[in-house]
Amino acid sequence: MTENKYVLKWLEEMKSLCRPDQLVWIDGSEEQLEALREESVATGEMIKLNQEKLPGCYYHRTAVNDVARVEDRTFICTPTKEEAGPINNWMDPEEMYAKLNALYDGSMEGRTMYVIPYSMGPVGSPFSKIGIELTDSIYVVLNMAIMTRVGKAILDIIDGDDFTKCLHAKKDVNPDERYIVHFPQDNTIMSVNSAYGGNVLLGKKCFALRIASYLGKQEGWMAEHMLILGLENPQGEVKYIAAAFPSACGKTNLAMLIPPEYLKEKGYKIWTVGDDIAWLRIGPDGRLYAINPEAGFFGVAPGTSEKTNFNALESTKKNTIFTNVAINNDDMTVWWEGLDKNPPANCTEWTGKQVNGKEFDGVLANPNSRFTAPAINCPCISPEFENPQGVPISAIVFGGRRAKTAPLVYQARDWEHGVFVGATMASETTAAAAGAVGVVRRDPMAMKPFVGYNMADYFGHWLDMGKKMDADKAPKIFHVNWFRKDEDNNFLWPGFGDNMRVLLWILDRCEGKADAVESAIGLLPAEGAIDTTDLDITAEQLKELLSVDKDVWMGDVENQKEYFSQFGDRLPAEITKQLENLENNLK
Ligand code: GTP
Ligand code: SPV
Ligand code: MN
Repeated sequence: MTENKYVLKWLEEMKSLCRPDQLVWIDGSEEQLEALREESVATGEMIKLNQEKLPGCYYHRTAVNDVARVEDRTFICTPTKEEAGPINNWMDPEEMYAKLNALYDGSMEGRTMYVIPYSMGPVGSPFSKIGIELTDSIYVVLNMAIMTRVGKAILDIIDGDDFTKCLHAKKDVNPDERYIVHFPQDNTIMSVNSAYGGNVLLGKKCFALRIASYLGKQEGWMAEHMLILGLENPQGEVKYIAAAFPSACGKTNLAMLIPPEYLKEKGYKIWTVGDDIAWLRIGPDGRLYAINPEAGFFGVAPGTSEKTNFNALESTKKNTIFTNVAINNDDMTVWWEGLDKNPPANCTEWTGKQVNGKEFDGVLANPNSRFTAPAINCPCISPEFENPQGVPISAIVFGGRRAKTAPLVYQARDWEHGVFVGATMASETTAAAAGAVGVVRRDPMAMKPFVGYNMADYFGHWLDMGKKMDADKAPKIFHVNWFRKDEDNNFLWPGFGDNMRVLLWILDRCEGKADAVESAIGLLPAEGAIDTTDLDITAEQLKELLSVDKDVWMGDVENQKEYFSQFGDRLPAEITKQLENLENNLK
């Protein structure tokens, strides 16, 4: 398939380490993928779903101990611990290689090693990067073929040794010997003993965020946990927004939202460029441009319905892989909590048990069950999706799940303040990562689990990027919170499609059109600035949504101080200055 000596040398080394029975190059052809689907069905790795109702769709169930990213077993192995920083798990690279090599030793005996050449980003785009993943899992191959651009064409454009080396062995999914390891200096990722999503689809979080954030720092660009959307106004003009929310906090939903009826009628529309990851570079005109390096959506299934996210649901109607959802045995279709109010009576729940779904007390689909759907299935996929030059970003939005504290929306005063707003993000944890759910933790720029180097230097890189852009060309920065709750634990804001109302205020602010009022934390919408036409919300509720409780914020400032203190001298002075400023404003 290739004569690239760097590729061949690495492949030989990995082959002699893992000792697979055979080697298969993934050429990207439909024939080969179809043969692999057949094979995976024969071995039970995949289940074929109803091909009339869900053409090209398959099902996969993971081990019950292997249903989410494992942050405590994810490592950044830089030569020194300081380079990885206080947030990442670190081990000396030599020690880690020794440990891993012992685990991979003979791990593919009796198995096949698949070689997947893939591009993150449109093939040949100046933003794009190439990886090669070696894996013993057909599930991984089929997912990578949806999530990335794979095949022979990619091999042909590799320039020397400029590719990310990714090795995955499913082994026996032993959670005690599970490792997801990154060696940024070696452009290498090694994953063992898992077969789930972000642990094994190595183009995604491992490459497109952890390794890419490191490359971005070296090369002067950014890799971020952001959706990208285009908002078209009735005049047909499209403005682009990139938004960073932590895992399972609403990126896919916002990226595909359908505006409320009255705005739809006026001619407003949302176009999806990406739902999880953005790579951003400053363009020749001095503005910030973004591409989505992925080719599919690995989306959270629970909560996805015709009402909440019609476009995501539509995207899953063909050529999609479902992981850990429930199966309706009557017609071999899929079900999850929130799809509708009609769970199947004759049901296989996510762990494989046969149950009556109508009487079952417990969840039928794993809370982190997912669909892997081709982006081209999405009814509102942007015409710019494949644009190799990316789209110009007008606004950057940060957000998290905060029952209290953060208001519905506010604007940062300038780029530096915006970086501080991102750096002080916090959110309640979700099922997307193993561990407790609903605990507030600091998650700067939604990148806590994904920065491939010292987080303090990452803040510095954000500040540097701002310095490279003129203030009038740099995106304006905002913070949103769709998840504010009242005393009775109900969401105060309807969310989903109605988030469009907030996006309109944001874009109007970018054009100097909407009104804002100064507050201790930044610029809040002025009274009446958020359009509530047709919305069942009282003036009282809106006031509460936009309120800033100074005592609660003072408590948060204390927590911020403690958080930042772990970075010591490495923390940029601008962050300390912003923190002092916030504290003074609150006094
Ligand atoms: P990852 O793929 O893990 O990065 O998640 P994501 O950020 O793309 O989150 P996603 O859009 O899949 O949403 C996660 C969960 O939040 C789903 O169960 C949604 O139904 C729910 N959700 C999304 N947007 C809103 C919103 O505006 N309000 C409320 N209340 N829930 C929302
Ligand atoms: C996330 O957890 O942010 C995801 C899913 O998008 S995973 O690919 O598992 O990282
Ligand atoms: Mn994500």
